[in-house]
Amino acid sequence: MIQVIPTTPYDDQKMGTAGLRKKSKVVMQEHYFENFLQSIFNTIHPEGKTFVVGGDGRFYNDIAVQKLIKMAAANGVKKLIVGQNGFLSTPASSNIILKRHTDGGFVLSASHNPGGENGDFGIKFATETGGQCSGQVSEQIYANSKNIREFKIFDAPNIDLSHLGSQKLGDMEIEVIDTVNDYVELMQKIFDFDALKKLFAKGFTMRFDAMNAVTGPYAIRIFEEILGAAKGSVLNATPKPDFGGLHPDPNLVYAKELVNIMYSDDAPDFGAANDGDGDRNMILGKKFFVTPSDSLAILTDNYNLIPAYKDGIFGVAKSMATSTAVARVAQEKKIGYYEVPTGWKYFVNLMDSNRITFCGEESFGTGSSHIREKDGIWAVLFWLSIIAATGKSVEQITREHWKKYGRSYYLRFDFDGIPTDVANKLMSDLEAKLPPLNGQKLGSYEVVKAEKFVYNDPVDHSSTSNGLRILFADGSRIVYRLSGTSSSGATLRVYIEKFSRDNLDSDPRQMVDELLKIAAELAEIEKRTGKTKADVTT
Ligand code: VG1
Ligand code: CO
Repeated sequence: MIQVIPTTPYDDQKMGTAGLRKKSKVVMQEHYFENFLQSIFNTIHPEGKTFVVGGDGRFYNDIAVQKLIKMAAANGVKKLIVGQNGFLSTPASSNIILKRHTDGGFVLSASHNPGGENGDFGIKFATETGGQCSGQVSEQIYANSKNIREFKIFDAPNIDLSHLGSQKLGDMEIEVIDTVNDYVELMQKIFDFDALKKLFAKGFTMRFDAMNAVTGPYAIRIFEEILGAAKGSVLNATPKPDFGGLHPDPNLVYAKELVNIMYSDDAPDFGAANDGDGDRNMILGKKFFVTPSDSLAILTDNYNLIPAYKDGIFGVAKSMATSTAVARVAQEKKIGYYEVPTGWKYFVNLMDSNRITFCGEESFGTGSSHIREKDGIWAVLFWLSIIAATGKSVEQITREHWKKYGRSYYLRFDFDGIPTDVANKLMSDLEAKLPPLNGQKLGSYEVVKAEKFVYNDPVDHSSTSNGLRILFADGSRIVYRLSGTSSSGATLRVYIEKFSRDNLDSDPRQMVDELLKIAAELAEIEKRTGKTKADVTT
């Protein structure tokens, strides 16, 4: 029943910031998915092991999950724990990996990238930590993918994943589990659900935009069925293969429907959105937006309001590009503080070694050591808990935070679809320009440090460079990076932060204007890319 099929290698199966991410049509090429999966198996030796399998329901999820099951059986896997119909959010999957002490897992998702036949597909591979595999492991997988000559697959009809319970394929057990139950249980352990029920019983209103992606069923169960939010509080709650045409990236640009509701005169009290695989979140109040960097700082400042954290937290970490707002909270609370490269996998060692409890990224990601991935619904429940405990609005909570700590005006400018060689040259030429800038003035800003960012992991002592940064005397910063999640061409991300201690109520775009001009000129963005402005600003 086990077939050994000859194959020829593809040369582009290199994981980026979060797994392998490609155009669906690339993944649909003959044996493309099989080659990549077999390369993982050839790297990790799956014989006798147990893995969790799920996905965000996007186009090709159903086909890929069947291939995965049949290949796992042929490669000697002992057991797969599969989300019903092949679904699991990224945080739910990380939870099962930890809870059931498995050897790792697979999430079939391109996360916040659009889906559908003309969209993107992806595969995230997690180890027994519940977090995505390290850069070193992904390098080995990539190396193996370039030499692959055959893959193994079980010759069998498709497995029925619609019913809960166990079945066998050859010697391998397949356990189909409810996608939502374990995750809900975990949230109930962390937060005070009774306090949240009381909040809704008093008439508190919210909208949660699931963007036709994986979180719909989780959000309906938690917010509407358990906590008592009004029916209809969850928008776009049915996962669709093409996300109903939405780009499931929860920001002010792509979560349009929610943004329109929250900026209308009869806006509900609270708004939130999640991304395709449920690990990102956006938080909104009535006509008010919380930057993800501020959100991380505010959650950290309020840890004592949450049952799971009230006895204290270890420390906090952010990706380097994320604003410094949380650094000021860490200093005030006298807790450990770390800055890592972009990508959740860099937080895993810090969590495993009890160095940090909370972590976050500017790209709408926040989370804690309850799992090893960022967690969209967790962040929403945390915000709701702060509101329930303080009786304050999202806007009040945020403004009081700025008053106490100052405000980091922060915006990210994305320049999309740049030819890869142009983008790489832009970055290397820019890097060469940095050392002489130290101590110089750029416009009205004085440079205190201009450098390539290098992270030395305190646990495994690996060293990773990720992006270029210019730090200014007043606490402002410019950061440049190339995206590691785009499925074609290159995206240049320019992150600008302007810190102000007491100017708390200005327009962010205006506040960063001079720094943006400095950043664009220094990198010669227009000259090299022809772009006079960013394609997306978040
Ligand atoms: C982007 C974000 C990064 C995030 C990553 C995965 O990476 O900037 O902060 O961790 O996506 O998010 P990049 O390399 O394109 O900047 V998701 O929701 O895929 O898991
Ligand atoms: Co995601």
